Amino acid sequence: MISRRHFLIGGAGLLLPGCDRLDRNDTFKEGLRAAERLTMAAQRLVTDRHALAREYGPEDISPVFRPNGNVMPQSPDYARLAEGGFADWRLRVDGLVERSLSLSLAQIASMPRRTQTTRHDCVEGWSAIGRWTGVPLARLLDLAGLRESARFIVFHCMDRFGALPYYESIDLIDAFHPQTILAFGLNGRRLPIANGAPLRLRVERQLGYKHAKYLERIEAVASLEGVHGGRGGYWEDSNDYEWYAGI
Ligand SMILES: Nc1nc2c(c(=O)[nH]1)N[C@H]1C(S)=C(S)[C@@H](COP(=O)(O)O)O[C@H]1N2
Ligand SMILES: [Mo]
Repeated sequence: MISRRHFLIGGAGLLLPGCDRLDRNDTFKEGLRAAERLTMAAQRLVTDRHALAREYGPEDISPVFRPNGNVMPQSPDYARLAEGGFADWRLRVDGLVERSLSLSLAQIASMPRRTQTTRHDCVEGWSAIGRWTGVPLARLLDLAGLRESARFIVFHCMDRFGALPYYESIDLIDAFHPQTILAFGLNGRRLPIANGAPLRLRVERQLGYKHAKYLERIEAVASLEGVHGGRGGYWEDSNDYEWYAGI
C-alpha cells in the first residue's frame, strides 16, 4: 500500500523501510509484465486485425483537416442535395441482406454514435488528426441483417473520376471493427463537403483511399468480381493500389 504521505514526502519516501517491500513487489510485477508481454505478442499474431487504432487527445487535432481527392461531386444531383442541407439524401443498404434499408441523415444521426480522434494517413505522404463522429457500421449491418453468403461490404460514392465512379470495399473483419464508422461529423461540426458530406467511411486500420467519401449506397456482396473493375476499389482498378491497405 502506498500512503498519501509517501507521495507528499516525495523522493525521501523511497528510503522508508516499508518501501523495501514495495521494491521487491515491483520486481515481481516486472516479471509478470514480461510474461504478459510475451502472451500479448503471441496473441497479436492471431488477432492483429481486431486491434484498435491509436486514439488521440483534443490537443492533437490538426488545425486544418486537409481535403484530398475529389472535394465535391460534380453532379447537379449532388449540388441540389447539398443546397437542401442533405435533407433529401438517403443511404441505401442492400445486396446480401435480409432487409434493404433507406436511411435519412436524421435517422442515422439519431442512432447510437461513436466519436474517435484518429490519424488519417494518405499514400501521397501526408497525415492529419481529426475527431470523427458517426454510427458504427456494425450497427447498420445488424439492422439490415447480413446473409450467410455476404463476404465484403462495398461503398458506392456520389463522385467520379472521369467516367469511373469512386467506390471502395472492405471485408467483414474491418466492417465489424469497433472503430469502423460512417461519419457525419468532423471536429464537432457537420462533416464539410470537402471531407465527404453528408456521410463518409472511417476504417481506421487502413490507408486514406479506403475511407470512401460521399456515400450513397452500401452493398453486401459475396465476391468483388462483379463490382466495377473487380478489384474492390477505384484506385485498385485504375492504378493497381493494394486492396488491403493496412496500417
Ligand atoms: N468518394 C471519394 N472518397 C475518397 C476520395 C475521393 O476522391 N472520393 N479520396 C480518398 C483519399 S486518397 C483520401 S486520402 C481521403 C481524403 O479524405 P479527406 O478529403 O477528408 O482528406 O479520402 C478518400 N476517399
Ligand atoms: Mo489518399
